Amino acid sequence: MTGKELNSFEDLLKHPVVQKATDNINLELVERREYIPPICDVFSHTYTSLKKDDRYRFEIDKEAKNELPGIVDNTVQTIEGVDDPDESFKEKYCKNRNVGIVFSGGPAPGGHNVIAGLYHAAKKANSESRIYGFLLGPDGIIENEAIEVTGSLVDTYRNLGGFTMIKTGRAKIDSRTKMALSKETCKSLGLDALVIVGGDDSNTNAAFLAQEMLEDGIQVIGVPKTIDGDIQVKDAEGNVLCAMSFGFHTAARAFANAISNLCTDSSSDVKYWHICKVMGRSASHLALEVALQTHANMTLIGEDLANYIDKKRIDKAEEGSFDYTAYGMTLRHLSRVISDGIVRRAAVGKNYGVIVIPEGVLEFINEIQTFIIKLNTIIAEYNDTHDTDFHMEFPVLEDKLEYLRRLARFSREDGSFSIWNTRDDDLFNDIPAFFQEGLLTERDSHGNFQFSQVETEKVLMGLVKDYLNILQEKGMYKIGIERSYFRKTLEKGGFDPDDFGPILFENYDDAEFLLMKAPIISIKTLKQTLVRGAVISEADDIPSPVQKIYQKSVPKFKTQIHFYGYDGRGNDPTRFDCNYTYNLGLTVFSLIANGSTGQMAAIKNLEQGFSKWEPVGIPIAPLMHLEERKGKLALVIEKSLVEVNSVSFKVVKAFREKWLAAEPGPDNYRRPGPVRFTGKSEEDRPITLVLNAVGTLDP
Ligand code: FBP
Repeated sequence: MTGKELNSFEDLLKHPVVQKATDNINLELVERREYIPPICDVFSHTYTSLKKDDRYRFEIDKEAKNELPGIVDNTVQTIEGVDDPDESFKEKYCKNRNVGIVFSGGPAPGGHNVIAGLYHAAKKANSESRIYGFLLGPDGIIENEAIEVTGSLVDTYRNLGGFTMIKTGRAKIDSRTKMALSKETCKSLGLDALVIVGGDDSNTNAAFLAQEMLEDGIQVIGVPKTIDGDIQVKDAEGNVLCAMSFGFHTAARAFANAISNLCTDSSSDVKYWHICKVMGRSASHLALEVALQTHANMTLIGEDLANYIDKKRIDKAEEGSFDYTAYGMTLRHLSRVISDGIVRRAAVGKNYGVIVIPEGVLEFINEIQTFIIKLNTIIAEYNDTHDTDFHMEFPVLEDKLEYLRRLARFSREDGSFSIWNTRDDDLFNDIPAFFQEGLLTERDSHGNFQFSQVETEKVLMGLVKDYLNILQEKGMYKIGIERSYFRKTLEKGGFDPDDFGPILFENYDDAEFLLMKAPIISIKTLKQTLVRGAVISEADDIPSPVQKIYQKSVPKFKTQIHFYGYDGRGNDPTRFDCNYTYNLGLTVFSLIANGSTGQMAAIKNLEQGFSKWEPVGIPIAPLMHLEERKGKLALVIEKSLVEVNSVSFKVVKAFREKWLAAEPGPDNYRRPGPVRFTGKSEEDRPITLVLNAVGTLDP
């Protein structure tokens, strides 16, 4: 078609250039779909078998023994290649199977490749085998809503982000009825195995389903997924079995790219502090990785704050009674720490920067944690004893506050112990309404507090702003003026800078950035200082170059607030996550084909190069312990938090001062760039993993 033939708008829309430009399929998509992830050595064999690995030991909770007797004695299994097995092995391995798979919880990049790996391995063993994908998460199992996964579906979604193929949901199979319905579904589809791709709570669910369906011979295998990176498995001796859940690397890289762009923007127009909240419900793993990827000026790590000890208070307490508030950081103290960084940067002319705040930081702040625990219990108790749900009964904030007031009143009147007393109520009424609302927000189906719904950054930055105002009024928050700029400005106006410098600045003798003296906090105080210094008389106006310098020294604290969560969670996976998840899918099949149940598929040595990766099966029941959920003790897999003794955290701590860059000279930002699928410059694994393995690896 040539330009001449474009007689109508319809013709234009049919033009090949327009068609290509508006097609959903672009080169990146083609490349992603074509990419076949490499497979771990062991999967190059025709068959695989499992070997019990007794080197790993776990401290098993008594309750796990009670509730999960059929799977609690499972051990770690390593996978071995087999090329020429006997006929009975082949028969079992290659039998025609039906396998169901479900995504549970938040999306995590790479999920589609778990399905792809499982599909390819199952079809390779027996082309008649079928894979069913349950729709919209565990509800799909309960309600028997599933589709058959086909080769064309796998090809469409391979190496793509999201859980789009079968969607996900947060339902929990946590009642006898739901268990029975789930079992019914598995039986009616003739499933040999069910695969649950999920986080700590979902893998907990997998263990209970494995126990429940043991008698029916339906195997249940878990797969560790969550961008939060908080499923990391070690045995009792600290040997690492699973260094990181899938999806973490991609989300961290996506957040880091966006935040690094803000570092560039912020250090270009030098007028904003960018406040970046990053996902991670409790643990700060994502924030830690973002710090390493970007070298942002300040990164808060929740686990570090919880560890804080106020030495001054401890010393004081030695004379008198024990001071519990000396342990852990308060919100107010944290706002002081942030303000301190802001003030120090301003002093060297940098009234801008980037702060990274983990979504779950409030969980590590004493007073907030107490509120969360108390309110969790109150809501759970209410739901337990009433036919209606707390949030349905009290839909608006005022109703909820009134209910809390009632609890406080009862405790006052009848004098018995109550979880909510007058002091709690008073403290709670002191915090802003939007934050009260956040703390009272609906818990998820697992009873977890939904940090992503709370405007943590707003709470914190509100306190920071208040404190900076106080500091500004005291003359302790000022922008440093570059000496050469000061000299040039005064000389241009016909004044001798050395006449004014010693009068205006507290560090005129030697500093590169000059700080206006503390008492100069207004035009009035500026004039008084100049008159007192005898450089002008009462009748004179302030020389305009001096006024200009003063104006420049007055900080305006302007913030831009960002939330990085759902965007990075939906990013197409990094190569690391593509390869990791495809091999997880292959591992799942190996566990199923060899008769395992109650195991979690994992890859050992992720912190090392791909050639060292070792697929394993990890027993889920031994990882479980009792924790409070919905106001009751329940067996769950423990979340892995950032270890303050880990190499990655220690490195970030050691570089804090450098990355704050509160000194003259450029910032120390790092540019990770976007997640790249092709080319050689994409990193092959998360930086935290690499650092945490230092000392255990060859350089
Ligand atoms: P999972 O643990 O289910 O993978 O989800 C993690 C997460 O992305 C958290 O980082 C975040 O706090 C939460 O999900 C958000 O939940 P929702 O998707 O329900 O808003």
